[in-house]
Amino acid sequence: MRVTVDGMVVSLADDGASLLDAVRAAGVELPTLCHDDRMSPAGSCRICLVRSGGTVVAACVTPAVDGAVVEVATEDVATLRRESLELIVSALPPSALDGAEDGTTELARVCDSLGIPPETARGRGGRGRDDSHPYVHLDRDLCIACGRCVRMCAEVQGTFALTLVGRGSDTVVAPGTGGSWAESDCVSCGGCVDTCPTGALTEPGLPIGGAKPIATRTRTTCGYCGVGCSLEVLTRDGEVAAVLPDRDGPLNRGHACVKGRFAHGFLHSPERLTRPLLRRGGRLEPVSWAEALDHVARGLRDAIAAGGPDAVAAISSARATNEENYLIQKFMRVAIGTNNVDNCSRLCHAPSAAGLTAAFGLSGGTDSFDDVEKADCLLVVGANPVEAHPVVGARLLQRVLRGSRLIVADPRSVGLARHADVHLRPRPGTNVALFHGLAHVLLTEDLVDAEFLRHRADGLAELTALLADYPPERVAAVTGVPVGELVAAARLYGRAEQPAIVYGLGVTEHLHGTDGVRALANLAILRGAVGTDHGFGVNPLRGQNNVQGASDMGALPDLLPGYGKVIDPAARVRAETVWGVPVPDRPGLRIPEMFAAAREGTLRALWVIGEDVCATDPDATRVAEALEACPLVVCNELFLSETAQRADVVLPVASWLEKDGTFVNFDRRFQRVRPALDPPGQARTDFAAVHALAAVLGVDLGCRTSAAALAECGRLAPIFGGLSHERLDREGAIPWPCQDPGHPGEAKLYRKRFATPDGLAHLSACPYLPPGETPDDDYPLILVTGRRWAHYNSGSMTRHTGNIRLDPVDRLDLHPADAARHGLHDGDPVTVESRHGRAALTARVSDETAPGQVFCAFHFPSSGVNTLTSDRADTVTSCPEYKVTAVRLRPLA
Ligand SMILES: Nc1nc2c(c(=O)[nH]1)N[C@H]1C(S)=C(S)[C@@H](COP(=O)(O)OP(=O)(O)OC[C@H]3O[C@@H](n4cnc5c(=O)[nH]c(N)nc54)[C@H](O)[C@@H]3O)O[C@H]1N2
Ligand SMILES: Nc1nc2c(c(=O)[nH]1)N[C@H]1C(S)=C(S)[C@@H](COP(=O)(O)OP(=O)(O)OC[C@H]3O[C@@H](n4cnc5c(=O)[nH]c(N)nc54)[C@H](O)[C@@H]3O)O[C@H]1N2
Ligand code: SF4
Ligand code: FES
Ligand SMILES: [Mo]
Repeated sequence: MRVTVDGMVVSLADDGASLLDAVRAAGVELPTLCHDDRMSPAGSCRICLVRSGGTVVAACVTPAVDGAVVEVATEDVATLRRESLELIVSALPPSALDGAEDGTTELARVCDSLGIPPETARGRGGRGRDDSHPYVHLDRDLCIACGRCVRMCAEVQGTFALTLVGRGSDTVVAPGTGGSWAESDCVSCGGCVDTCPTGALTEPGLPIGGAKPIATRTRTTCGYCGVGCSLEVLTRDGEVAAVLPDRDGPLNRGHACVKGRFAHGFLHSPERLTRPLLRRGGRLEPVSWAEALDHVARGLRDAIAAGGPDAVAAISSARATNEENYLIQKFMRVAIGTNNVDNCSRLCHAPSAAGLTAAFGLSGGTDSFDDVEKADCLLVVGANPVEAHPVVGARLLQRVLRGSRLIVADPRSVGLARHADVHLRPRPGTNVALFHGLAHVLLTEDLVDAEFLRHRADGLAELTALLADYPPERVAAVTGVPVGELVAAARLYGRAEQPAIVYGLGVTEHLHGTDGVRALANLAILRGAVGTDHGFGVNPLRGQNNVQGASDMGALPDLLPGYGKVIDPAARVRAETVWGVPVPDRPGLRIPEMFAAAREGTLRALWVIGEDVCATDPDATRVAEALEACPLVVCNELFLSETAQRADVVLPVASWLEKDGTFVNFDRRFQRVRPALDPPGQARTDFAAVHALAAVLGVDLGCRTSAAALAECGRLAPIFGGLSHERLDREGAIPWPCQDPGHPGEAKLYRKRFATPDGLAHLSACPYLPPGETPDDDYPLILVTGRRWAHYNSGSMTRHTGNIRLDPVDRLDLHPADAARHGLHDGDPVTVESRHGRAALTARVSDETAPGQVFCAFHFPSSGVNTLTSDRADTVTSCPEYKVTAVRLRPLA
């Protein structure tokens, strides 16, 4: 299509381009105010008026047609634009056009470009402010009712929390629920603040007008969840003034969530650790680094003298960088001589690593999220991305609002479930039966890809035989999912042209989590929807910012960097060649085995780096016993966590905003992490702490810088061979596998063959087996544990930020019927008891959970949620059964 703009001819694609697009393509200047490219146009401000076909129209809402002739610069339309703007500005109070360097608003800039002088603003104001919310403040007098915030909240974030109220020039944004902003449905993504052109919506760190200039802007990657949002950190006087989402961020595209964007107050919390601590006479006392490290070195030597290298173990941190994880596992293998190193992948997606490797060959998700998002049918299983991966949740919802079908499989009615075509609500712990039921329907209704199954997959005969036992009626009896819904879901997934599977901990954190992953993978294989152009595979929403990377770097007892097995002589030789020492050939202890060994007395030194095992590992009472029994417990921490409180030595360390390196996000992308601040007091990075301890032990680990650590890792792990800090600085995010520096990385895997030994995808014929705990007369309810949007895991960071005002207590969700039976009301204190422990929570009556099921998070260690959970764990990987615990309730007397 060709359009003429002020005499210039431009060609445009025929895909719904507007006249504004044409004007921009011609490079002609045209101001806008109510427009934001990320959202549908509103056409309400009339600043973008142009003449086309003889009439004056708003360019942003007028479709471009072939042959259109557009006048922009003509004097009379320019005057109309000025008058529209004058009308808007004249209603605003004089302060509206103030502006300091960083506070300059889009409105001030547009006024400047159209020559509207500040005096034009002469409204009376007096409509008041809403400062009830910790992060989003509203000055009603500055609102021009352009509706950008409302559209941002609906179309980009998907929360629909805002609306416009009032009439004419009194129209103003307000929470849709009425009441104050703090009481609204707002989830504090900050999108409304970003898009507001006038400064009516602001955040505390970035006041409009008179603010001190920002000193530094640092581009980095969020250190909370595995989405891996790209962020720009603005600092002033050694403090974070604001964190803004990066418009060019490959995952977030200018969006973020309450954690990455606002939860940085922990940095300067008075409770932040700034000095090493050493236990003396039962109390932790501040000491120098030298003294702390000497004590640790002595303890390690004693442990090795008494029990050999395998008497020492380390839990590495999925919160730390790749380079730190690489160095930690190298320390254990080279300086100590043991494979006893593990990371919190054990607690969440170890079953994904095992299941996906068995099915397809590699341990990561099969596809790039960008492609997943093109799907015409999304199957979201046991994941609550709206709360746990909010930017992914928002992008999935955008896809659904644009027409993709959605199947949600989750016992709870949360987040995306409200927008689902079919919401399957299996009883917790019955996934394998559910997935087999879906597979049964795919087979019997011939919704499978026979060609793919013949040439690229293996195991169909065994699976077909097994599935005979899983007709929908039997599956309905096991899972509680009605036959009609099961069949409807199978048909949606089976008939879609581009189906995608996205899943979370509701699949993995079970007694048979690995079977769950494999049974789920069966569906994609049956459909030929993995490694082909007919779908977007099977994609785990990995949890921690760098849990994928911690495992990639070999912080695992059985695997070396890049997933070479410690039992494979060839893989050991590759590492030994680079490290210059022999690598032990026996797999080390997994996290639960470490605790068991400590209780038995065979583990004599444990280094816990960035995991609050006493709060977040299951059956926490027994974990505390293990630490108690272990002669030396060292803990690298930001705060005096439950674990740090029980340690013999606590080393104060830097957080993600204070260090350099890389993280790998949930879809296998390496991204750079850069320090925006110095660590407080004597805190050091985990990287520096590991080097310092190695030095005291007389071992030189090499790789002095984090760039050198990644380079060294690439030399022994071929799948990372093409990665370097320098390249990431130049190119941004790069997915693994990436074998050489000229290769862009493989965002989508298995196009030609699967990475299994025979090159085929492997179907799994694992039977359904019941969960480890089932309700009985003593413990009649099933407790499911998981996440809430405002807090992060142990809560050590988010509880030390303004987020505590958004979510101040640990609540137990229970169905109104169960609440009535127990005489409980919303807000009542309630004691939850299991066979293993007891927790104190606050009741939240809600129909999000089914009758007989209750739900809580674990963000407040003081409530004791993980004393409830059992030590039952996935039979293949030891991932805890966090999702199923039999409990009973007692109202607090
Ligand atoms: N706000 C916030 N975000 C986070 C975190 C946080 O603590 N807070 N933690 C991060 C981490 S470490 C992780 S691993 C991710 C986790 O992210 P998710 O996996 O999305 O988190 P969960 O809430 O633990 O569990 C997901 C869902 O599984 C469902 N479920 C439970 N049992 C079953 C079952 O038997 N079958 C099915 N189909 N579903 C079931 C639960 O109802 C729950 O809604 O989130 C990350 N992001
Ligand atoms: N009941 C129940 N329990 C669960 C789960 C569940 O669903 N239900 N989910 C499990 C899952 S999936 C996970 S991943 C775990 C998470 O459990 P944890 O890993 O224990 O949780 P986090 O709070 O993320 O981080 C642990 C600690 O690391 C510190 N930290 C942060 N950054 C750094 C750093 O750069 N270096 C160092 N050294 N320390 C740092 C924090 O202060 C915090 O105390 O919880 C598990 N526990
Ligand atoms: S979605 Fe995840 S990565 Fe993005 S800002 Fe939130 S916590 Fe950070
Ligand atoms: S930008 Fe087009 S009408 Fe507001
Ligand atoms: Mo996790």
